[in-house]
Amino acid sequence: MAFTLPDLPYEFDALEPVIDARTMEIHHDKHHATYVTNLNNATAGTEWENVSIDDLVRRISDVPEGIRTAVRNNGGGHYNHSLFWKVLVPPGTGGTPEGELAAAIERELGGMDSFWSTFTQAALTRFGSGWAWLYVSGDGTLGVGSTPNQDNPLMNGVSEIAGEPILGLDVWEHAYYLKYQNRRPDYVKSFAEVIDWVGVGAAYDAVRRSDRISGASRA
Ligand code: MN3
Repeated sequence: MAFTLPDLPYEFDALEPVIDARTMEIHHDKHHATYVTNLNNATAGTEWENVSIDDLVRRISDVPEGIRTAVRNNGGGHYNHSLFWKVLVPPGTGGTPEGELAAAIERELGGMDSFWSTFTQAALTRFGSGWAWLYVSGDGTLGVGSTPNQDNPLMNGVSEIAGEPILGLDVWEHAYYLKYQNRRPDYVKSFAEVIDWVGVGAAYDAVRRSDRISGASRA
């Protein structure tokens, strides 16, 4: 079964003025679509074409060397963008963290201001192309960091940070250049207005209930 490009869960202009419609159209229909096409080409005829995208990036170190770089780049691209579209909502509708996630941000990251400062730092100090992440570490605690290119915290043995991503920000220039040009700080600041905190909270709760974190700290 081939990997498929998910539909955007909203119109291209839904995130205006934070992310412009043209950027969303090119980003989804061209960039993300190309990752999916290249991933299908790389995995065609191998056992890896039948693995879920989550498991594929999780098991990246087991992928044969001959296709590993292609799978890392394009499988990462497919996973990362699929997550990215899901954490975005029209400006001002995403609320603020609530419940267990809000408590964990307070307890483990020093509160929202501190989280945002750390996340912004991660996004701005990632030189070149990459992603900034909020993720749940294997011990159940929250982490903030960044990865290069299309890597992500699920990539065991590859990524410097390890865990289950619950919020990701694409800091490749293709994600913001049309509207923000070289002003990545403005893009990162504006991103705060389009985060779906209800969805991120639900993702956090799901990870905490899963067997992917150690039992001792599971909710
Ligand atoms: Mn992108």
